[in-house]
Amino acid sequence: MEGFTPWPAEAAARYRELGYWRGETLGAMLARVARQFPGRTALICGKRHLSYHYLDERADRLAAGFARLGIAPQDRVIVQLPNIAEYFIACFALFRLGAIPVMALPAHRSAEIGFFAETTGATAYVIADRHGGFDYRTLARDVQARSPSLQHVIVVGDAAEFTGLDTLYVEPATLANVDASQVALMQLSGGSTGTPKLIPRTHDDYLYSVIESARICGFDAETVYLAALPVSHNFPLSSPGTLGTLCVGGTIVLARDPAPETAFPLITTHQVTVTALVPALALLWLQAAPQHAPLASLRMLQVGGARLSAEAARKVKPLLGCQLQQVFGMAEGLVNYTRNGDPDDLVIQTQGCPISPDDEVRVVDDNDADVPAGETGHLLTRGPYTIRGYYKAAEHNARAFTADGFYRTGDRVRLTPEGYIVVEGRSKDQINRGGEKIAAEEVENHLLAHPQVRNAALVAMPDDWLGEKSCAFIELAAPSETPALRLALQLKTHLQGRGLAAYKIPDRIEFVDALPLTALGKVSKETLRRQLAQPAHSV
Ligand code: J2J
Repeated sequence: MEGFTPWPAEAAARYRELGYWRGETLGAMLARVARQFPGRTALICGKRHLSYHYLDERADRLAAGFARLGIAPQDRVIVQLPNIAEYFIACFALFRLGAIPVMALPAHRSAEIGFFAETTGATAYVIADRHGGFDYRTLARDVQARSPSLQHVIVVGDAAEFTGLDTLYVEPATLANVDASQVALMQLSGGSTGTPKLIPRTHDDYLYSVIESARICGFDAETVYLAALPVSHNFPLSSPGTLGTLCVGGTIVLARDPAPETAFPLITTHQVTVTALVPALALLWLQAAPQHAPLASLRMLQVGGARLSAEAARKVKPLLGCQLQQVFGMAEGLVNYTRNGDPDDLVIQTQGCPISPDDEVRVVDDNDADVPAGETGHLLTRGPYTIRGYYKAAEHNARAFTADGFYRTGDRVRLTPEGYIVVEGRSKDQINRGGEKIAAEEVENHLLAHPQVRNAALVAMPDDWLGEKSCAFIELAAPSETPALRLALQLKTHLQGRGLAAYKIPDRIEFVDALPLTALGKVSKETLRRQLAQPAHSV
């Protein structure tokens, strides 16, 4: 596929030889498990219980319907659905067809979806009619008007003028074989650049990470996994997440939202054994636990996506009654887990070790030279499920990867004597807002588009709950009579108007006469972060 960077032939041959890449597609995986466990429950979505046989058959019927509509192998299809059964039916239908779902988040709006459509040339867009008080059909109209490639909008629920997903279940058809070495899906990068980056993952590499994750985490047919985070995110999708549950014949319980009031009753009712959260939500659950009946069935809580404090990590077992597993992963590939049976110290103090014996991990200084053992440096990685390039981003790839194919994660880490990774910080220009990643430059570019803004810098500010929030420092083009509070509101409205996802709107806006500069004349974000730490600025 144009815009996809394959692994070098030698590495690919090795990963096949070692049995990592099995030549099985995600669609074939589901068919195999459905033959083995036809009657077991694959998915619980509200009152609906879907067996493996039913899910498999629905995926086949929808694949035929998608094909009849004109969606072809290799077509990109933006999928933006909440945690509902149709998410899986649609994705597996696309996998079987060899079409490529682009895993949008429910929070994305026209800026992000428009960009995905434009970059991928997507021919279709799958949405729910409404979710969380938002009408996705309005968004679809907006995006479709600007994206000539987008021929079909497919809606779960009331389709209005679009195509109802329900109308697309037809007799299963014979479809062309899908090659497992091809791109299966596109994940989204948290990114640090002006535009989001798309991450092409092949069937071979993704399924390897999913199957190994399921094995490492002890998933089996008795596993009941609560999908509390948005399922399109790489963590709940693949680490081992929902796909890891499906590959062993377990049961997925879909939560519409991750709040304790929603999730706790689901855990009790469906005897959930494992779930995954970002630290901000884990804190919320820890706070709610004492007021709630014990979650007796829950054996393991996975926490990842952002740094979990040791203090919070220590509370998981006493307050939630289950084992903690730390997960440090990235949609680009590399995923690390603390292991079952690891001493408490490792589970509380570290972010685990890689999935694969062939995950190559290097910790380097600013010149790409390895730092002495145990010291902190930049994490570089390459391996059987870490991409060699973002989609259609040649220029950026030259910076984001080393010449020999290591991905520059942008994370600053150190390795313990056991080879476990401790995340100490990051060098990428990104804000990690409770696990939701914000590329500073992307928001700054939108701010710069406002006529009154001369310069803008977005930096992280510490937050007790989310870990980090975002603060925008603004240098105005000319002195303004408008009170700062009103100007700040105008800028937020401006960003909303540009169709930016709500989590990217700055939590705080500060106006400055001039942004501080480094010796090289770049904005010194270091200085801005220090200013935020001073009491005078902590209003
Ligand atoms: C500190 N920072 C972390 C952790 C991710 C599993 C789990 C998470 C993701 C994910 C994922 C962290 N402690 N435990 O895809 O499969 C930060 C790092 C990392 C970035 C990746 C998975 N776990 N991070 O969070 O692509 O900065 O993936 O590089 O969204 O999140 O973000 P993302």
